[in-house]
Amino acid sequence: MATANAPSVVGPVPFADVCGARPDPGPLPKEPDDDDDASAATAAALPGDARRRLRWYQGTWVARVCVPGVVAIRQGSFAPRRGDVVLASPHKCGTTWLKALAFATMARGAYPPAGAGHPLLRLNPHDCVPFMEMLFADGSAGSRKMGALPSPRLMATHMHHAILPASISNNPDCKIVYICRNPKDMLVSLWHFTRRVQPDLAFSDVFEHACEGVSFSGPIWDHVLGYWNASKESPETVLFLRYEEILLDPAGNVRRLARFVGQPLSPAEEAAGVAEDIARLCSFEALRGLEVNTAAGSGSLLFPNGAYFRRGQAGDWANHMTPEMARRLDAVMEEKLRGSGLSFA
Ligand code: PAP
Repeated sequence: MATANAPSVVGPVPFADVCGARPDPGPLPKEPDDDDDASAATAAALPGDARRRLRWYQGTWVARVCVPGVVAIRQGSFAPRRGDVVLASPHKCGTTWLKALAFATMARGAYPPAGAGHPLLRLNPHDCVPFMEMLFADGSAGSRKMGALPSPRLMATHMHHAILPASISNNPDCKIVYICRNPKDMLVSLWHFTRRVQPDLAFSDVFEHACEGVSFSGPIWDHVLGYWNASKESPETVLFLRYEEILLDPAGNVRRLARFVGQPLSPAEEAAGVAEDIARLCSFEALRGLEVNTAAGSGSLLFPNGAYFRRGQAGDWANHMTPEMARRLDAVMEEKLRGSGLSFA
């Protein structure tokens, strides 16, 4: 695997400071253009709204706006570099939080987490860490922007492990940090988020499709299993995190993250409470309260920064699902994950 060396400036630095605003997918297309996609038949069989938003690509459901980026990444647009860290996740499982935590942890030398000038106080986490699919959808501009970032670089993806290019999934110089979440809470979060652009969307529709495997990042069981198995096979390059575990012990997970990326906290940092400072800086309450992350905070055309901070807790599913729905999804997950050692019960 050809992996380049790092330039002299030390990363990660906020993506927006180097490359400007994050790529914006623009408005949703009115109708799908099925001609451009070998999976057209599958996509065409979807109900109208899901059809407009999703594509079946290499055995995975991909947000339609991300397909060009995924294809470009798989075709080699992404040039790996020693020290790259990829944050991977299904949709609505804590990516925004993980971006903040990983950025604050890895950049703590340049930006002390308790400092008044920390980038996360003026930038949304998505402006600090780019989504690869969005970036590489932008043709050669994406490669140029990624190349302009100093190492170690931080980037994120919603791609399934199975469709990652070997430059990421089979590269000892590249680490992957994965975050997942109880699928019931993921679906509730996804429903609330999607309703911003589709106000008449019924939760029951999101739920039914997800039980059939059709959702952003779906089938959800394949998404988690891919990274779970990779973390078991290669724990030094894939770290498997769970949203609920970070909620219980944010500072402990900062330490885990720091060790995993090869930057363990020093005794002096421990004594100074650096892990706790990072956890506090990245907490839901702290980030949501910032001007940049309010409803008015700029973000993409469709989703202002405030859209990424809703409730920030575990267990909201109980307010949206009947006990029968919960049992059904639990049973689907249990069946799909059987024998893996992974469970969401
Ligand atoms: P994405 O897939 O669009 O990137 P993502 O950040 O993964 O979204 O998920 C958003 C969820 O994380 C929201 O959950 P909720 O709808 O159940 O509330 C959001 O509130 C939550 N979230 C965002 N930031 C934090 C944080 N700092 N701490 C805890 N939860 C957070």
